[in-house]
Amino acid sequence: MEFNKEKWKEKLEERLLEKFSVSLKDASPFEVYKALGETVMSFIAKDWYETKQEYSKTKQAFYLSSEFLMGRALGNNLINLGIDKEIQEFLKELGIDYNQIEDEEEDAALGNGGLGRLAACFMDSLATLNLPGQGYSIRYRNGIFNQYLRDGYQVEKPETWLKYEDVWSVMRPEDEVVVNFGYTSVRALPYDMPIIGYGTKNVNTLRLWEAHSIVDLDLGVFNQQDYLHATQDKTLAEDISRVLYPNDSTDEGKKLRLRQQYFFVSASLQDIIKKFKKVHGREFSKIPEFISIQLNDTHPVIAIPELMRILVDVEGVLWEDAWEIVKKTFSYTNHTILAEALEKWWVGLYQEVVPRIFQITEGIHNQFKNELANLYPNDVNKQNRMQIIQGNMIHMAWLAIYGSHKVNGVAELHTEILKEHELRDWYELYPDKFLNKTNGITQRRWLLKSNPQLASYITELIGDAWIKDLSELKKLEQFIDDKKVLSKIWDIKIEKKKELVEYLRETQGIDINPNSIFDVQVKRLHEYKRQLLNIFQVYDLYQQLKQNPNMDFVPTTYIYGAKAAPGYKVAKGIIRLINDIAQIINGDDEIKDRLKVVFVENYRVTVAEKIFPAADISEQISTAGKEASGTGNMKFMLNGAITLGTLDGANVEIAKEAGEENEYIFGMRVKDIEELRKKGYDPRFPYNNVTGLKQVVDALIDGRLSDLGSGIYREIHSLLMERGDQYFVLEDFEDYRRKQREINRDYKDKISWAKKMLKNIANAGKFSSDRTILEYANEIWNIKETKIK
Ligand code: GLS
Repeated sequence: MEFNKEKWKEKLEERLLEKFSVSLKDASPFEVYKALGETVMSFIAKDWYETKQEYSKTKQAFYLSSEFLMGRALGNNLINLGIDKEIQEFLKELGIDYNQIEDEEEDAALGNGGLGRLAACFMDSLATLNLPGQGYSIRYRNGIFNQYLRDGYQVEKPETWLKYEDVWSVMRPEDEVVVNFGYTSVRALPYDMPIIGYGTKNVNTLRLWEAHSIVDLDLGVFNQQDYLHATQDKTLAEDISRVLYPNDSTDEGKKLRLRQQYFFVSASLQDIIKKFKKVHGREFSKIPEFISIQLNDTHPVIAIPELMRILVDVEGVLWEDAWEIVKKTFSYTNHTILAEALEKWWVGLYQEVVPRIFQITEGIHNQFKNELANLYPNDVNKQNRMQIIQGNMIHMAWLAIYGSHKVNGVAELHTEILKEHELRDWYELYPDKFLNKTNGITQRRWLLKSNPQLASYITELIGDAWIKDLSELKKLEQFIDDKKVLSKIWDIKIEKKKELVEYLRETQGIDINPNSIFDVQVKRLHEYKRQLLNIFQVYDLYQQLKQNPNMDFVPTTYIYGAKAAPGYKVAKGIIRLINDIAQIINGDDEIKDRLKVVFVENYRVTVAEKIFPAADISEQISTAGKEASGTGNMKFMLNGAITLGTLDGANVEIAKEAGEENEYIFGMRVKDIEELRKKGYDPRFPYNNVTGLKQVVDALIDGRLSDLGSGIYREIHSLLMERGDQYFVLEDFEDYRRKQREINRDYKDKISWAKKMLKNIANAGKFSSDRTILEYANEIWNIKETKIK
């Protein structure tokens, strides 16, 4: 976008006056933020409208996801419009600090972790690539909770991003629809957010539905002065879009969750079909030619029977014809093999919430049951295993695979595991449905925005084509022996570390040595991600430094950031444990400045933007086979952090791209774990034989550490020692510690370390979500570039 300073100034002043009756020089940062946001919205309005017009004529992909972890929009939008530096400069001239303005924006935190952030990165890539793709989800009033620490324990407080409204949303009452549940109906009111592509006029849309009651107020009851009951319907309806389930990869099994899913899925499908009919009339057989719908995990899978309902019940299409349409329209992504994430609904509950949808689901089930009987007449077990309704449970993943034309995993290893194990029966039946789509991240947010120093330097070296084609980074390899380049990369890292140090000093009052190694693990707290393994190593290291004060050791800062699902006690215990150990180590004067442990409170997208650029080590230490992909690993890599990881998820591909010698790979492989499981794993073996390990594990229960009486440390101890250490923490400890020492030695050789950094950056090209999205577009959705002039 062309930047015209006078025009912006005029618009901004006009907005401030109209909206707040204030002049530019007297406006508060909040007022400036709002006015600036609205000015951006007014400048993109025309392009947004034209994008919609163009897309309506062509095939579109719709991404149905219960989560979109967008973070802040202002900075990203300005960057994608190509006017970020100009705006910063312009505000500076007016005596306004841009950073202060940016900080007025709350994160749109409508997601838990990787799954939701992936959806957000996909939106950015779709728009940037001029691809007709739209997101659909729920406009949760409260996103993922805000995390506070009290005595080292996590405390949750509601997140309230809509408290002062949101400048980036436009309400569209003309597109309101009604969603019918068995017992009641609610209004679904859409709000659209523009998704501004980088360096293009295309502006895509993320449509979020808000739930409202049909009747606002029962006047009769109100007049009897029973105020609470008078608004009961309203409250019940609004509950649907009240809060995002703060749970990653587990199925809450709550009625409200099913209502949420059906609510946004039904509203979205009604919307899609309404728009289709406007252009194509009743030629429903053309739906797969113009519409592709991606089911992001099992959460929106109820879309399959819902589209059947719309076609059969509402539009009068024959069941058989409708089913053909459905199968060609949907595709499904699996994001985890954790069994608890493959949603299953109890028949009774499903039937109560969505009775008609239950009948249709049953119809689909019966149809498939017959197919199975014909396919495997001699294998009743297999027939039973694959049925959609088993006993009194409905298997949403099975429904998804049966009703889709494509099924994908999110990294090569993950897809292989799906094909060979979790979904083996299905892969045998439908080999052509399965394919891999390794995840990616958008370089616009995760390098250009979050690390402008490195971004400019890269552009200085190889030009700026990488912003739209990340494989360009490969050209950096020519500088692998260039001392000047290597030392500059190192210096930028130090600069980013200093910025993080400053942030942590301001927000958490902690002092960190910017010349120490920043070893970082940021992600949701889960046993399989093994934050426990990490903190055990730190505690062991602490003992060693105490015993051997002259040990040759580069000072290291261990940084953690993680939210735990509120009901996940063990995860919360691990947060306490990290903070407990942090307090001991940070408070020990003998250790001062050599070892530090920091738990970053309320880890979220905006904080992630400060952390990834500052990391030296990227901790990706999940039990092999458990992390479907990971995407934080890619953000670290792109910013020159070295992976310390297991061969799990996308780590495998990261090591392949950058060369295993440029990462620190340790621990059991998937097949080692299978073998050890078969043989019988006894955690007492490492416990008794690995030096120092017993000391660490016992600290949980011998009084050296304290859970303040909650009993959770004993529980963790028992999970490891008596209940089989499911995640092989003790088994992998020794190898992990060995790698940690190796890192500490290697870091001293600045040049060879910087070479590793450069190798990682140069080979991060594959991990752009642009690459991922192009694969989806070409191999699953069959959508084409549609550029706005
Ligand atoms: C997840 C996986 O756990 C991650 O490994 C993956 O990167 C992400 C996106 O595909 O999806 N699945 C899930 O339920 N939450 C995730 O973050």
